[in-house]
Amino acid sequence: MKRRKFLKRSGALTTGLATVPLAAMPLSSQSLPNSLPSGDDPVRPIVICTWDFGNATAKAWEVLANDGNALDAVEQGVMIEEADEDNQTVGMGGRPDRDGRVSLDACIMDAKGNCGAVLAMENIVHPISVARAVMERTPHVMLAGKGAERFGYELGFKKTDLLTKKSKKEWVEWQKTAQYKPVINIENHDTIGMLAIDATGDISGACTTSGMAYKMAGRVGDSPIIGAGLFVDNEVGAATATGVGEEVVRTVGSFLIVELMRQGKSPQEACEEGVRRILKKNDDKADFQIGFIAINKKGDTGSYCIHPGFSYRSYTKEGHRNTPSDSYIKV
Ligand code: SD4
Repeated sequence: MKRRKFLKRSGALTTGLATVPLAAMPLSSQSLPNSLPSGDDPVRPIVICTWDFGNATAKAWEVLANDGNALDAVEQGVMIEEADEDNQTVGMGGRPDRDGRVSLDACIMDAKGNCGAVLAMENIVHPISVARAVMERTPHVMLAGKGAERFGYELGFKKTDLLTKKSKKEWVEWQKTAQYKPVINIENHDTIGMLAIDATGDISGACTTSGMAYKMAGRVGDSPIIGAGLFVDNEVGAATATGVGEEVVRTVGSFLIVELMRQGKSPQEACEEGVRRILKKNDDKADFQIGFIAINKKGDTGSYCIHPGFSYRSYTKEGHRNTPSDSYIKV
């Protein structure tokens, strides 16, 4: 997109992020070290997501490249994984709780700070769309369990058995020992958190998961909790998480990372500090996996995890790539 058209679209000519000298900016913008220096072209549109979800980022990119907005991009992007029954940690085909029920968590957040979430919802393939409807059509932010499910049916979603043969077979096998010991990068990987900046510079994010395999019935992780599994601040950037949700909730991980970026850290530095805070609360005992990804307003990205094996996928007009994440524990 031509720079002038982009500036006009983003409102930058009037609000000034990219063009007005710092001294002329309103106070709230001045206090942002990540404000775009004039003449420094931001990377946009851009989409990134946890893990190597090429199809999901390609879908989000399709939306962004056709002048779609970031909110539609992240919703439609993560829906690819929700519908993919081979992905056993999101949506259809997700691994069940220890009672054999697939219960889904999801949240979404837009550039205005609006957000919606569904918690421990069953029988609906696209929790992200129900979460978006919670945000857009109700006075609430979160709906849980049966209430969320009922709302989904009111929206027109069909009741669907989400437990596939493969996930059921594994669950039956698991019951022989019934040991709850999540295997790093194996049993719990693949939650999708997606962050996008559209051509106008607006940021949105989405996060969706079936949660930890064989969790207690009713257990909710970080993924649908705004601030923990996902946070977006349109002035600063966004972050999202994957891994053992309890640990992310304890540090309000994604909010922390966005606030660290507000204070001047790069997305990479902020993700590293996010992981460090979690490790500190665990006396540096790193026997679980956490992965964070983050993006700032400029389109700089970063990621960090505890154990090697995590990566994130990005898509810009330069193309798409899977970037292995640096980790606290080295190979
Ligand atoms: C949870 N954070 O429910 C999710 C699980 C996850 O990749 O991210 N897996 O705790």
